[in-house]
Amino acid sequence: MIDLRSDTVTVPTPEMRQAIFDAKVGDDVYGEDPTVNELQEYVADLTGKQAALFVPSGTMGNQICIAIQTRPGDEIIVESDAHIFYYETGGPAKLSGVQARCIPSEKGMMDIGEVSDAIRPDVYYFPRSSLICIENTHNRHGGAIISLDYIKELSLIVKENGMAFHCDGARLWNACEATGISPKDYLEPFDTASVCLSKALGAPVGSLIVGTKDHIKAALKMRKILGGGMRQAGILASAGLYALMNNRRLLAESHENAKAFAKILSECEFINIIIENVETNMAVFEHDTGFNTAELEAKCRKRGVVFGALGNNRIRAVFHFQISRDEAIEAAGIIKDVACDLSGG
Ligand code: TLP
Repeated sequence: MIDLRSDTVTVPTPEMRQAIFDAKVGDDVYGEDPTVNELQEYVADLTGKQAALFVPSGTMGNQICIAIQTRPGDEIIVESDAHIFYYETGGPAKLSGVQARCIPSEKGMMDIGEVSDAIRPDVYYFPRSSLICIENTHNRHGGAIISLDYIKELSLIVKENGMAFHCDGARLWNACEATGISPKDYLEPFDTASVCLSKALGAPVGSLIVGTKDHIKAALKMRKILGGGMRQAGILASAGLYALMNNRRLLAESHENAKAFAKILSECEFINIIIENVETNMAVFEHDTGFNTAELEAKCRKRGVVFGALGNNRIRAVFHFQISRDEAIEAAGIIKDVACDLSGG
């Protein structure tokens, strides 16, 4: 099966399993796991932040960062399709008691004027606008890269209004690979960020929160509240360290494979895809077969390809280092054939 549902479906390689096997461990609730400590120091250094905290998932990373930078009753500003708003099960409302002000965008970059207008004046009957979130790369916008110039411009508004700035950097590594911008430069304007080890880098579990020492102190408490304190977590952290040190360089090829896949699909008259929008490891396209996506999906699955549905005939295909160029080409051919057959083309 060629599985294009996500870059989270990778399995640890023998080398990564060896790193897990060799990991030195201790009880991380006492702060005594040497491998967790090494990972946290490595990521703090890589991202240019004072400190980092290992958490089980990207969702927990984002939700902790929201919780520690807001108060119940606040409003946070997020892009309408942001993972934080779209896929985190209402976490901001449930865990932090904040409401989300969503601003739509073309490619994950909200209009700066609209963001500025959305920030509430300091009047007693308004909620306090306390946090702005950015997602880089942007998942539902097909792995779109958020430009550093845009981030810097937005950060001025964040600062002017005394707000906090968070980056959901689950796939920051892809943005760095595609632009040549370092994680440090990309994250400099942000107060906090969460970065993932289990998307495209091939680790089985884990994300890190980065920020100041004070942020991480508060995050540690919140992680405990959420039940995210782990014990001999060096078993997991070792996979993360291995992934960061060895697998970031494999991202470029997955970006090329996504483009090759998109090019083939663009030859099908029943599929709409804008090749230039394939900026990293995802290809988002729409089909015009007259059938619903579930039918297209079922037929493709029978022929050995699976992908994810985004709604409204939109489909997401995601690439990673365990999908070869040949498989990317084969998958595009199958989807193209199935779309043509369904449409009688
Ligand atoms: N994204 C998953 C699904 O939840 C949609 C995927 O397959 O892409 N931020 C971003 C931008 C993400 O894409 C994801 C996961 C997360 C956060 C959450 O990470 P986890 O799954 O570790 O909680």
